[in-house]
Amino acid sequence: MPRACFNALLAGAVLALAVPAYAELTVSDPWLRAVPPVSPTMAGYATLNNTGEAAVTITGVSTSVAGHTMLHNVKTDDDGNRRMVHLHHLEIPAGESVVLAPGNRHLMLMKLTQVPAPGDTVEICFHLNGGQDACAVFPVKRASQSDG
Ligand SMILES: [Cu+2]
Repeated sequence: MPRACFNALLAGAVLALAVPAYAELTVSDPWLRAVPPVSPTMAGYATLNNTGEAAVTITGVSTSVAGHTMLHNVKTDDDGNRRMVHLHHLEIPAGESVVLAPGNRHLMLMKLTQVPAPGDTVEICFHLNGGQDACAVFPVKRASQSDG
C-alpha cells in the first residue's frame, strides 16, 4: 500500500474516533399511575429504547411536578419482603430496551408539587451521559396494580 494512502486511512480512523457517538434514546408506552390528590409520590412506567450504536446511561430524571425524581428497582429480601432501592444509573446497551413496569424498575416522582389527575399529561426528561436529555410526555392513567 502506498504510504500516502495508508496515512489517509489512518486520518480517517482518527476522525471517526473523535466524533462522539450520538446517544439515541426513545421512550415508548409512557404512563404515570394515578394517585390520590394528597399523595406525596407517584410512580411512572415506560419502555426505554436505545436505537443508537453505543450504550446509553441514564444519570438522572426530572419533571416540573416533582421536587425529586428517581429511578427505583424492586428487590425481594431473603424473607420474601419486597422493597424499593434507588438506582443511581441505568445503562441501556446499544440496540436494546429496558422496561419500566409495575413490580419492576420504575420511575418514582417524589415531593410532588402538584398531583396530576387522570387525563393530565406530564413531561419527564431523562438525563443521559454525554449531557443530552430524552424527554417524553407521560399521560396519567388509573391502574389496578398495587405494586411499584
Ligand atoms: Cu419506587
